[in-house]
Amino acid sequence: MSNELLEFDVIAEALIEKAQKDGAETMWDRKAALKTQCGFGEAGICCRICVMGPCRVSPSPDKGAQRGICGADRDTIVARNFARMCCAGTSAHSDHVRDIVHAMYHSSEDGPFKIREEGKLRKIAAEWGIEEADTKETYALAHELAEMALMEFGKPFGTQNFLKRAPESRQEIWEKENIAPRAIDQEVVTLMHSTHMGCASDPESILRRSLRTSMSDGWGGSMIGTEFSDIMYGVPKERASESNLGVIDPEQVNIMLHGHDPNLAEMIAVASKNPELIEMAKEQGAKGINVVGMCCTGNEMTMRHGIKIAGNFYQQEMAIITGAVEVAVVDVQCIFPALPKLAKSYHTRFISTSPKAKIAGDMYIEFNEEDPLSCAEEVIKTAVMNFKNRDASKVDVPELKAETIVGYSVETTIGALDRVVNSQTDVTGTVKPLGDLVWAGVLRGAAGIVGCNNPKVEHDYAHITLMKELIKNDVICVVTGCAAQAAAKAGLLKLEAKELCGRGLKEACERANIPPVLHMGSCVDISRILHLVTLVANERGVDIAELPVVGAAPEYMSEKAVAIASYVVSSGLNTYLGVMPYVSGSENFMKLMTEGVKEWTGAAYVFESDPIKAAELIMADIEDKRTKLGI
Ligand code: SF4
Ligand code: MSK
Repeated sequence: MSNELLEFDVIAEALIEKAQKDGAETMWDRKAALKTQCGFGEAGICCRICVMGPCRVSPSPDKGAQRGICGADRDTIVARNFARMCCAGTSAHSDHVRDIVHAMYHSSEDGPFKIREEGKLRKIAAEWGIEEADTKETYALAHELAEMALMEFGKPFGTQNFLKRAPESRQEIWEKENIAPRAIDQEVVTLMHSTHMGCASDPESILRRSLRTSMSDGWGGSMIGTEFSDIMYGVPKERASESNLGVIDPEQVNIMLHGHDPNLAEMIAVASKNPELIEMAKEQGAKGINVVGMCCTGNEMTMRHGIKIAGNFYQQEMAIITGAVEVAVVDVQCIFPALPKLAKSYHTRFISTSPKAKIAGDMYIEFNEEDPLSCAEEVIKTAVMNFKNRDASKVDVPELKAETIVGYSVETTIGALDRVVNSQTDVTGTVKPLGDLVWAGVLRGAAGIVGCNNPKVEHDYAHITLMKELIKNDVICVVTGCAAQAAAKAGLLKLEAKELCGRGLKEACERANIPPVLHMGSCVDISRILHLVTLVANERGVDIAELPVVGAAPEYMSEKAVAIASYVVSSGLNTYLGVMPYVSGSENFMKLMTEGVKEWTGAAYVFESDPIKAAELIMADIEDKRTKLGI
């Protein structure tokens, strides 16, 4: 069944049945056990910020409790809950990025962390104003840049360095509206303070501060994460890969890498090629060692090494249920605490590695940036020695997998655009061809589609439906995170997917030899999308908000996605959310999100759960932008 354009993921049903037969619990069992989820929580009107609470206020202004014990009303309670989601999301992205910066600080010629993209190191160092960036010794420069990046988390004065990439008009908006982010840690701490009991109660002020904090993620932590990972591990290039549970190979030792931080994953990729460990695997009766990725670690590894993707967020349990995974090794974020228990229904060993995400229930092997390979080797040895413990009667790997093309970093995308122009007569190495295609109407616009899976939405359905509707209407899609993996599984990251496009996009795909949906990486790599959009805006001399471009997160679930939506809106792009955040309990706050914020940033949050309707709204939005631009 490989290589077909699938409607959406069809594996779930069979594996859920298998789990039941094996006596294993899944997210679906737990969701059923919860019965109806709490309506107050869902509306965002339950406050437990202080210990006089919890206070649940009424969603209706006409009946029931209107205020918590301290007097906070539904607008304040909803706003504070929303703000704290932005804080947590910003913290998660940025704190994992801090580890990447630390790794660069420890990089050396002979150590495990090296500088692979010297050109990019020098370019970013010059962009940040380091003197003699083009002549300094490589590692001295890397350490200086790393120290400077660490200051982005805690510098006492000034705003994020990468803001200067944005068009001047956007920078002026951020200054005027007071949403230009200062140090990342400061923004998070300040907003936690503002939302402490007895501090801010004005919903508008809380929303503005939420935007500013989220901006320190998008234009701070995430952008640093992307650029610094590229410097150390390589700028992603177009490459072939495969995606879906069928990449688990029953004849090999399978190691599932799950989480977000490329530091651990890169070391496991290196260690898995160690001939001694491969030989050890063969002695145990396996044909070799097969490392597969899950969630954003999967994206990082497939973009840089072509390591195959086993699946996206909701498939983390299913991978273990195949009965053929020797080790599930994780670092941070999006990891079900249920995995160690599930692993015990099979022979799988579950290994957590980060002190920030120590997960109880099985093994813990700490990843240490000063000796990273020893953790990676121990993980692999554990997997190899576990191969013999497999229960053959429980092994059932679905044959389903799809070919995909991945690796569209900004640099690689510009390289692909060069194929559209005449290299003898035209300028190459810029985003101009992309602007030309949009201005000429060959492409109507672009959509960044990102985010998770959520059991409130049929798996991958909203991702795939939205992408298909948009490419049919000549809107090119750039995707990251679990949305990218949904696209990969559905065959949308293949050249053949051009057949699903309108005439203009199909022609553009043929000329540039690209799929109509471009895999740009992991969740932190949404900063690549921001960067690309910024380059187009700068090249055209317009503001980001004027471009026929939108953001969308059709199936998101995480706090990180709430922060992402907030920095995308702050960047000037309308952002379409397929799942309602916990804000419906305050009409006033909803109004601020859907209308008020437009007056500050030129963009707003749009809530639409039906992907077909969302596509219609996006097309109207894009056409409206085109009309205003006169194109
Ligand atoms: Fe209740 Fe106010 Fe305390 Fe929230 S901060 S729990 S509304 S008393
Ligand atoms: S992994 S944040 S489930 S996209 Fe980045 Fe996927 Fe969402 Fe995690």
